[in-house]
Amino acid sequence: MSEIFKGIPKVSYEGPESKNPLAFKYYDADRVILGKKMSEHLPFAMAWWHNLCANGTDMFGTGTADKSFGSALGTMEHAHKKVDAGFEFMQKLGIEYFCFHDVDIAPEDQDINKWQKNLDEISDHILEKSKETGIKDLWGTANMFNNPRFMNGAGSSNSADVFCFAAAQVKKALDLTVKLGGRGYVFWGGREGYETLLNTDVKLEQENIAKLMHMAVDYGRSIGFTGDFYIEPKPKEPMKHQYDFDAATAIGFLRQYGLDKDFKLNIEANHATLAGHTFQHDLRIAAINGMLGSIDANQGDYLLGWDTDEFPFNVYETTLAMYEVLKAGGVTGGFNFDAKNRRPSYTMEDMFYGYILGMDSFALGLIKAAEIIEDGRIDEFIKERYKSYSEGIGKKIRDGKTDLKELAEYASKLGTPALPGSGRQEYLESVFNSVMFK
Ligand code: XLS
Ligand code: NI
Ligand code: NI
Repeated sequence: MSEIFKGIPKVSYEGPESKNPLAFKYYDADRVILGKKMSEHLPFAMAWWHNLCANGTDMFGTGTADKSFGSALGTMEHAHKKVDAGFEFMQKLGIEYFCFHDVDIAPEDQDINKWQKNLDEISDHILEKSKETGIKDLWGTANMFNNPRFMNGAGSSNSADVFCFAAAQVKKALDLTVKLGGRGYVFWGGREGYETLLNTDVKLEQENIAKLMHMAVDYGRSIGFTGDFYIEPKPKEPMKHQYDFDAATAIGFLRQYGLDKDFKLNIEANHATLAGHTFQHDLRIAAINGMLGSIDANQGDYLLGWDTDEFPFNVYETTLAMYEVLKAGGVTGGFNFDAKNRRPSYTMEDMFYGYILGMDSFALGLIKAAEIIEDGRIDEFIKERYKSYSEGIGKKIRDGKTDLKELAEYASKLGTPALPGSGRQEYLESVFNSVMFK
């Protein structure tokens, strides 16, 4: 098979001093951080859709990047070429996983049966490459937002026929995920929401989404899928309001409908910020609820109100993210670069530069987060800040061994309580900086 990314060598670690654009400056797969190799801390994945399909088309203009890989777009030949391109790309970068939607790997046909045959053919090819290279699926999903039939959602559609199409797609995407050894299966509720409440039965829609998810769990388990299902929260876009608004909302939904044993969350940085949170916030909320499953690694633009899906560059953000991940004991999924090059970065080299930037930003985030933990001042401060709960009346509150009456008596004896102690935010921020730039 002939090389597709000609002139691009295998990308290796050369260290921060290197000026070679096609080398890692921080990602050193075998370097051990807090007892684990970087590659184990950071199971990176390539997003089939952005990397092999998206060509820079936006609302105002057609594509700028040529992703034909030498064949006619939208053909099966092209779909096969994308498999070859994808595996060459991942091998050159040392990436061990990929993520896909059904529509990314094989061209959609109006006839669902024909489409499913196409999916079988292409997934055979992917499987063959996977066996040859050891590169595996991180998670699979069904695209239930692109086709016009999903204009009102999939599980949340007003049409039962559309619900059945969604079910057929989920079933097939689960088959493919199992076939390709996927660790997870994602539900991103792309159009599971509404444009106006004037035409929407929210209760029915949410119940139906839960039914679709339950059916997916039952079917998945019946065909041997042992991985996690994930909800990927996002507050809006494409819909005005999406039901899986943020981590907290999605967790509430999963518990409400008894899905919390089989589901975790796939937290995307840019979705958290769209919801008015930091990336760190949604990671923390997922983690403390035992639901931190996987990560869609990207970055938004704070000046723009949409999902810009940029490659992560902000090392403060990746450090805070990796601090959460380390504290949570890691992720069971991985780090999927749900990210795309900017439209004017249209060459094949740019595809590599995007991933090198993303992998280096997370590697540096990991290094710095580990240093913050080893430094200990921040963790120690937090421990100290809550120490009133480790003894006396505080301990009784924590242990559930008191009541309002006793606490009221305690308060009345105190008279005027002391202030709770300075939050020391500025001090902690300067500690953070001193570790970042030491
Ligand atoms: C879009 C989502 C999407 C999911 C997979 O905003 O991030 O790409 O990750 O359907
Ligand atoms: Ni997104
Ligand atoms: Ni995503």
